[in-house]
This record gives sequence, structure tokens and C-alpha cells, in this order.
Amino acid sequence: MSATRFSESVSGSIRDGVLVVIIDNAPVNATSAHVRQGLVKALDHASAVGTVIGVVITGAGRTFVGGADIREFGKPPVEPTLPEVMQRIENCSKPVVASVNGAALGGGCEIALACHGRVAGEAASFGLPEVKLGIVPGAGGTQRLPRLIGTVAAIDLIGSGRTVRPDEAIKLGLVDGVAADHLAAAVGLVHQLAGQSQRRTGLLDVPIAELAAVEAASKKVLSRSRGQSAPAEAVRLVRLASERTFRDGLAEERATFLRLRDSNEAAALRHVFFAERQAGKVDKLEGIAPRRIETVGIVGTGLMGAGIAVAALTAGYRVVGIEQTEDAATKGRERIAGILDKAVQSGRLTATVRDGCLARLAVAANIGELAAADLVIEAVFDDLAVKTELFQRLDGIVRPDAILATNTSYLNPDEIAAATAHPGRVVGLHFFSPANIMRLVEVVDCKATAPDVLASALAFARQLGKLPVVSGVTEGFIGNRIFSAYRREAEFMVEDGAAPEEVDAALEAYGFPMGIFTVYDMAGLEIAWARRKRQAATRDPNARYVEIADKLCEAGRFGRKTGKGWYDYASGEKAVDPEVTALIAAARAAKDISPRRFTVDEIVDRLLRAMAGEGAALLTEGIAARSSDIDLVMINGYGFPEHKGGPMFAAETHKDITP
Ligand code: T1G
Repeated sequence: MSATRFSESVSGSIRDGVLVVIIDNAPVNATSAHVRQGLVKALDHASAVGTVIGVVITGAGRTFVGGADIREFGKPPVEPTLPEVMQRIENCSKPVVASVNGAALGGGCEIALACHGRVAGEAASFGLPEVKLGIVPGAGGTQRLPRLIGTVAAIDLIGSGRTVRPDEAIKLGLVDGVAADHLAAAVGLVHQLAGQSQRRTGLLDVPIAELAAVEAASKKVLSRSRGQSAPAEAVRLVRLASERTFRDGLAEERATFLRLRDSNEAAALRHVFFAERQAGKVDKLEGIAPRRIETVGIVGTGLMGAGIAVAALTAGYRVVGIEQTEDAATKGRERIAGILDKAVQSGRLTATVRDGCLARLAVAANIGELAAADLVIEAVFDDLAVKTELFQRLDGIVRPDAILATNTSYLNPDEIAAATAHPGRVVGLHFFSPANIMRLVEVVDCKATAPDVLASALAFARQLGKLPVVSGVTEGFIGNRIFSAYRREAEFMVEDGAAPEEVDAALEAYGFPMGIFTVYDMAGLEIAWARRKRQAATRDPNARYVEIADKLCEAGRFGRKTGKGWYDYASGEKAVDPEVTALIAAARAAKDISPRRFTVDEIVDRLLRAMAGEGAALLTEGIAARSSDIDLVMINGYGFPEHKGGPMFAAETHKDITP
């Protein structure tokens, strides 16, 4: 039978007496207005035509339904609303079954929940990721899911926003079946359900869940929510499902959804969502194909090199690690195997995947082994002479079309490239430690980097599951430039009267996992000290310079590993040290500064302004392509709270900066 069109994105055809409705709204079948209108029309049609025994809903392409159209948020609502569509599905006189071909997320998962039955294809996934957007499910998810799979499991899924695959979905009772031919199975399920009274999730009694388990699940969500409000609201709503009627629960869910949708937190997280999809897109690379990369050479298998190796191995690459001696090569291999073992112990990797990784790994003391590499990443000591000499040697070893990447944090990769025979193949890949965990990679587009080399570096980073952000060449690239401005401002405030612990407390209250002085102590103070000493001769003598960190280093206070830094760790806990307080007081006195008080707001405002100001300079200099890239760098590399949207977003919208 020919297809009937219900709207520009919804059509249906009859299969075995069942109306099979297809949602086709590229790219992710979001529930835009015409999708909602089409679904209602399709349900009307199925109800009206006597020969139709029921309905199957499925999606075109790789996605079932990716949820509400996030771009419609903030625009006036268009009827029918998504909750209305859900009610129409649930109350349909004939059985409606979801045939879930791909991702059923947010409103897409809610459509499946409102159906009378659900069949998953092998590529299906289910999730209510709304909390990641600073909102809660707004079309019945918080009320239908606990009624289907229980309160504890629903708190976990909705509170974390995580996605489940078919094997877990069936265990949870989220789906009735999993089938390669999900459409045929769904049509079969409609036949089974036809003529019976339909299970309407909304009308079911809720079994009283075990209170202790509900408490534990709630606590777990709250402990991970880092100052965001959506996860707590989600937990509250799910728990309402066992306390109130379905109708009351839905009303409370809708009210909460609308309130959160208009919050700063949601605006910030939407910004981050689109920023991530923008990142790494470079206009000049349009139509340029990346080079093929199968074997990755990594020179230096210390902490950073080993982390990069693990990231490459788990993404399926062959890895050749290089060390200077046999002994160091053995240790490097052990370090890499150790990280993989830990991942198996914590359940992030299966033993089979680890064994596959180890089979693709070689660590050698002979640099000649790199002849086979398509890409070589150096992760050796951050010294210009060392890196230049290494790249010159590599010129004679690797194929002319192999790519050479430097993982330098502070050196000028243009200088490294200029010393090689083919500067066009040199690019920066600035990983963050631990490289197998941290998502951010700054991909440094050097003066001579060839477009297909840049495209290859971006494709490689994406293949590793990383978030690549392109940076031009500047001291410290995007992240460390902004971090330096942030640090400078924090030290100015300390010199002017704020205590380090006040600055840290203000940052932690804002949402940073750790304040800046605590971060310093974790990382160690000596590397930055050495750099300041190197730069002393070229420093602008008229620029303000705070000596306090130097004085700490001179006193042997290099941070946590020496038991003392900005704080004291003798008791095993971080403690304010009167010695540091005295040292700061002396530094102020030496400059005739009479200390003043800073409020929490002032501390945060000044630090945000410092970061945003440096970010603006990076945009003017053309180092960063877009301000949202800067936000991603600070969120993913430096602990800037995601739900504040990054320093540029916070500055642009004046949401966190009082003028
Ligand atoms: N709305 C608008 N655009 C979207 C979108 C959405 N929901 N999801 C993706 N896009 C765009 C995206 O910006 C990109 O655009 C393109 O689609 C491809 O995306 C009432 C309130 C579905 C797993 O949070 O997780 O439902 O950059 O690169 O890797 O309770 O997209 O090409 O211009 O990510 O194949 C909840 C978000 C909404 C799902 C596909 N839903 N999306 O991954 O493609 S709130 C989500 C995803 C809600 C209800 C509530 C993924 C995907 P461009 P992509 P992908």
C-alpha cells in the first residue's frame, strides 16, 4: 500500500494491518512542531480507519528520535505540545508500539515510554539526558519511567542522564524485546496486544520501592551534581511518582521543566552542547580529506606518553612507543599495561579489549621502529633543543608523508617545525594529563601546517573520543594563556588583601572542583617558578609582578608533594599555614599595600573578567576561532564549571558579571 503523508516529516504505510509511522526529520528526528502535528494526525488516522489494528512508530536513518528540538527552546510554543502528543499515544484506542531503531533520547525516549509496548533494534539506545542540558524531562519521563522500571533505576537513569543499550534496557524492563528485525517484531507485538486492554503506564499503581535503596540512589545523584540544580529536581520529580497521582506528577514535572528551561544554568548548558558540535570545524578545511592513520608512534612513554598511548590503543590504533634504553622501554610498556589493567579493574574496559590493545603495542629502544608510523607524537621533556633535535632525526626515519605532532605545552611549535625538512607536516597535539581520561586536546595549527595535516590531526583526536579545539601558536596556547591571566589576577587579589583560602572558597562556591591555589599545590610550584626565572630578563619592568609564589618556592614549599605550598599538609589534610599568612603580610608590607577585604562576588567577578579579557585578546589575535572554543577549553581542561557555560559565555551574557 502506498505511503500516507501526515506532515512534512511524518508518513505512514500499512503493514500486516498495522500503520507503520516513520518520523523523518534530519539530522536527528527531533520532535519539531511538524513532527508533533504529524504524529497526532497519524494517531487520528489509525483510530478512524477500521481495518487498522494498531500503530508502530519508528525513526528514519540512524536515530529513533533525538528529543525535543533544542533550537526551539525559548521560542513561543506551537500546538500540540509534546506532553499532549504523549497523552494521545497513551490514550489511543488501539495499541501503539515503538520500534526503536537508534537513539531514543529525551522526548524520543518519552515517546517510547508512552507507547503500549517497545521493541529495540540492536543499534537502539535509551536515555533521558535532560539534566545535562540543565532541565528535567518535560513530557512525562519522570512519571512514566519509574512506573515502568521502578523508582531506584529511574533515579539513576534520569539523575545521571546516562544512556543504556538494548541488553541493559531489557534487564531493566524498559523494553519488551530486542530484535534485529525490530519492525517485524513490533508489528507482531501490535497483533498480540490488539483487542486487549492496554497497559497505560499512567494508570498503574506504583509499588512502594524500598526506601533505603531510593535514598541511596538519590544521594548518589546529588553527590555528583556539583552545584547544578537540575539533577536534584529530577530526583524530586521521580520520587513524586510514588507519592502523588500520575496527573499531579505530570503537572509538577511540566512546571519544573518550564522553570528550568528558562534558567541561566540551562542556557549555559545549551551553549556548551552547541559549542561542542561546533568545535574543531574549520572553514578552510572544507572538502579536504585527512590522511590515513593506522600506526601511531609515541616518543617518550612517561606519564603523558603512556596516557596518549592508552587513548590511541583503546581507539584501535597500532602503537609504537620509543624510549632511549631497553630498561626505559620495559618500564614504559609496564606503565601502559598498568593503566590498561586499572581500566579493567574499574570496569571501564573488558579484559578482551585490554588484550587486544596489548597485542597492538610495541615499545622499543630503537627509534628506527618509527619507519612504519603514519603519525608520530612526541611527549619528551619540554625543551626546545631536545624537541628540535628529535624532529630532525625523525626526518630521516619516517616516510615523507608521515605526520609529526608535538605535545609541547609552552614551546613555540613553529620553531620546532622550521628546523625540520618538511614543516608542513608538523602540527601540535596538546593533550591534558592524564591523557587517557581528559577529553580536551588543543590541536595547534602552526604557521606552516598543511591543511590535510590539520584535518588529519582533528580526525585523529575525534577518533580517540576527544574534544579537539584548534589553537593558533602563542605562548601556552588558548588554555594556558587564559590560565596565566587567571592566576595573575588571583595573585593580585592576594597581594591586595584576599587570603588564598578566600579566593579558593569563592571559586569552589562558583562551581570549580578546586580553587586555584589548591590546584597549584596539587600540580607543584617548581615548574612555573623555573619558567618565571627564565622569563625574568625579558619581563616588562613596569608590569605588576607578585613575588609571593617565588618566596614560597624559595622556602622550599613546592606544593603537596613537599607537604607544604600555599597550604600546609602535615596533618594529611589541607590547612591554612600561619607561615604563609605571615609571608603574604610581609610581601604586602614591602610594597606598602594596606590590605583590604574582598567579597566572594568581587573575587569571582574579577577572575571571570580576567579570563574573558584574555579570551577577547586571543580572538583579536586570531589564536582562537570562536569564543565558544575558549569556553570549551576552560571547561574541559581547567575545571571551569560547565553549567556556567565557560568564561566567555559568562562575560557575554553578563549573567555572572555585575557591571
Ligand atoms: N535539537 C536540535 N538539534 C540537535 C539535537 C536536538 N535535540 N540533537 C542534535 N542536534 C543537531 C546537532 O547540533 C548537530 O547539528 C546535528 O544535530 C547532529 O548531531 C521534552 C526537553 C541524537 C545521539 O539531549 O545526543 O527532549 O552541528 O553531531 O553524533 O523532555 O545529537 O550538524 O548543525 O550530535 O549522530 C534531549 C542530544 C533534548 C539529545 C546523535 N535530547 N543529541 O549524535 O550527531 S531535551 C538530547 C544527541 C528533550 C523533553 C526534552 C546526539 C545524537 P550540526 P550530532 P550524532
